[in-house]
Amino acid sequence: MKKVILSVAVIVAMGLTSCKNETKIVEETTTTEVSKEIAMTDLSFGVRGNCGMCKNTIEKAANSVEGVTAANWDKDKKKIDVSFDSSKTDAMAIHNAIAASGYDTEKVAGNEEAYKNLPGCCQYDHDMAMNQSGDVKADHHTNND
Ligand SMILES: [Cu+2]
Repeated sequence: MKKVILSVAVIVAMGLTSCKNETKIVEETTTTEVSKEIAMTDLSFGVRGNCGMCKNTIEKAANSVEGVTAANWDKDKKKIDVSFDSSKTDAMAIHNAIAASGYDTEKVAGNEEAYKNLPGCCQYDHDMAMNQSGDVKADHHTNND
């Protein structure tokens, strides 16, 4: 009799544990990737300027255009790299914004009033070449004679 009770108890215990295991729910956290359907465009064009302050002004102007996600003006190359959402803005809007801040771009001459209000060091030469290579003469790819 005792044996029976014992085995029943064991069976019940086993049943409980197995039941516990079965009901253990594995919580799966599914990360839903939001695939953005935006048309990102990368663009580079020449912009005249002198120094780090010019860089701030030029990049701020470009970034002020809605849809622009990145702007990086290269002081040595006199060139800006911009990334923008072409469903929100276009290249000309960026040219215009930069020109309004007083800086010449390839397509739009800088606003004269804004230019006059730039700090002295930033009043760049209007004849400055844009889209310079930025290389200091020595080309690493040419073989020595
Ligand atoms: Cu400057």
